[in-house]
Amino acid sequence: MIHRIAVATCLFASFAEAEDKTPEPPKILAVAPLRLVVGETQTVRLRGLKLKDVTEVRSTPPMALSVKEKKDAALPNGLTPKDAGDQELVVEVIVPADCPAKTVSLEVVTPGGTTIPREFAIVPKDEEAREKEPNNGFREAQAWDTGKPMAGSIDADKDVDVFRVEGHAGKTLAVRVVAAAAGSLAIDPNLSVFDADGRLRSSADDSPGIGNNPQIRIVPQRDGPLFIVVSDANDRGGAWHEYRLETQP
Ligand SMILES: [Ca+2]
Ligand SMILES: [Ca+2]
Repeated sequence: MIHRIAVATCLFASFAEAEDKTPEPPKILAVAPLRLVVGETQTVRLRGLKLKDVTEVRSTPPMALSVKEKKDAALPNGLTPKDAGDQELVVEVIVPADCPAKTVSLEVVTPGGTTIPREFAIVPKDEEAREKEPNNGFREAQAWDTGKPMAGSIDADKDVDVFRVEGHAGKTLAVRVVAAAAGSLAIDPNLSVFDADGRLRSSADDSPGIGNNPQIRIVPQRDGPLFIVVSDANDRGGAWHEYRLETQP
């Protein structure tokens, strides 16, 4: 009996030892930017776990790409490696000018496995507007032509981004913020709309059914400017807190 227990213990020990040696699979937990522009050579940052073990980065469809840097990544305030990852890859990707694809997926291959592919939308140049700081209050609000999605970022802790749009009486304004679902660390984006008198008209953080992509739909009662405010509900910001503000049909 003792012998059997000893053998079992020994087997268990070697199993545990073998398990310890199995490399962990890599994970991509955040990316920047969230979308790639057609016809441009772009620097894409991938953030996550075990990424420094990279042997290859693959894309679907195949594109010219190269790993420029692999390094440890500092943790944003209040986040753990499990939430935010602790390693970063900097990858240069060339999206050809005649690229017919609307999306490209990147995956990181390591001896421990391959990440789940991370999909990026490919957008034509000039199809997206870019946030400009300072835009931290109503007086500094950045004009937004809602015909183009606005790419922005919660640049630092407590950053607030304010955009001014023209409201029209009786015409629905439907906007949403896409962040966490697209690979940003703005894990709890907050969206609010104020009228020209500075009154809060609507606010959302976790709209039901769409994860952390808050959305607001309002019908102004009169013509005039409306102020759309994007922030992080936990006041966290930094280099990985990108978002996209867009209108909905
Ligand atoms: Ca900002
Ligand atoms: Ca700002």
